[in-house]
Amino acid sequence: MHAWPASEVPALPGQGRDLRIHDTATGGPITLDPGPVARIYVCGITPYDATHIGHAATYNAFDLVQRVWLDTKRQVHYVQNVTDVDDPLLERAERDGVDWAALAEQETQLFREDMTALRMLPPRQYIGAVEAIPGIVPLVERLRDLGAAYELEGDTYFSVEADPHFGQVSHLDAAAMRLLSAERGGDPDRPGKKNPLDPMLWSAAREGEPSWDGGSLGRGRPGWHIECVAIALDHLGMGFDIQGGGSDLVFPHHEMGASHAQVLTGEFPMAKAYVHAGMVALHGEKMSKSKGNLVFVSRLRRDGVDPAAIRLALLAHHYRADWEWTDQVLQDAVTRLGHWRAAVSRPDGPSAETLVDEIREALANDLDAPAALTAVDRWAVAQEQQGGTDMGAPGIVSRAVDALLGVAL
Ligand code: 5CA
Ligand code: ZN
Repeated sequence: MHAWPASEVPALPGQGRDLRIHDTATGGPITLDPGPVARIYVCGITPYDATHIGHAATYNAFDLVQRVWLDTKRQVHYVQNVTDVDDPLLERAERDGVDWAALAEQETQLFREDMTALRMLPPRQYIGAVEAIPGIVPLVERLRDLGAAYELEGDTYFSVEADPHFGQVSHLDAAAMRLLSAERGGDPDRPGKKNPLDPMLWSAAREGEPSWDGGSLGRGRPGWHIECVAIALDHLGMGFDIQGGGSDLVFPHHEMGASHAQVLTGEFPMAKAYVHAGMVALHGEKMSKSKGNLVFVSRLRRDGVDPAAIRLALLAHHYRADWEWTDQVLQDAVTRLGHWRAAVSRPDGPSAETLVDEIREALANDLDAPAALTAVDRWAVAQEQQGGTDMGAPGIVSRAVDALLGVAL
């Protein structure tokens, strides 16, 4: 699949900082030292509805990761998937009487447009589950040959007991895992499984559903976790720097994915850090396609909201916090954007040297975007109240806000 066009990232004076970030698996902050090419995999959308503010908030967090790394003069190898065949997509297509593949293509295209408008830097590889199938089948066969997968009525399951490190991403107990598994696409109550938590690797073809050649597995379609693992291992290999997504992916998705990869390769861990963004709510409940309590990025854009204001509304919340979208959140962002634009539109202003350092410091400290915004606010207030004589300052502020926060002033 093709991704979307990259907005330009202006170069900044001075030195970028190494990223310290909260790792779900160890439960604490770690300083990543990625080498010249940082490697990150971020779980992409299941394209059966438009991009909502919750998705945008999660992709905003990982866009900041990419920008912090670029600022340290590293290259970034960023891979993202599209879950373009899965139960919820097929169910929505069926409900609406549309072709599942056309629905996936249409919503993926809208996602690209939303990401472009929000100045999210694109992944280097943007890979659909369907196009990954030829790489998925041999991995499932290998798991079976290793004794880590078994067949149940034509379907193939992963045996969680095959991974001695199983549980080390989420650290949940078996009861909590079972509940979340039932809620998030698993089938813990299916009779005949070795362990109720075992996830599907390959699902046998069913009447009325799309299916592909699965070699010795028979016709069918891939499970969800092996999709991301196949794509990540193919493009990034083991031991990549960050596995990212929203906190609703900690279990089972990232736990199972790590186990698949660790059993396949015999190496541990799959990723150096497992990074999770908080959930955005609307009217007190997590924004979710299945519940339908959604604010779409494309709808806001159509209503004439400046994408830079949407981005500032996202940045006003720490990525790990759960937060609530309200009209006031957007209104505050519109006001802030107006102040910042007025402040950089003057030919001179207060020195911006410490400001660039402050933004860098804030982001390197577990992506503290709200602290970065406060630092820019301080400069804008100083500009408004005292002004300054530094001829380069407004230009530096615009470039820093663009390069590090993805906001075009
Ligand atoms: N295709 C899978 C990942 S492989 C998937 O979870 N797709 S999704 O469309 O449901 O979600 C895409 C991303 O947005 C995931 O990282 C998910 O954790 C995140 N996300 C979903 N809802 C919210 C929300 N309300 N707030 C914040 N992030 C969210
Ligand atoms: Zn994923």
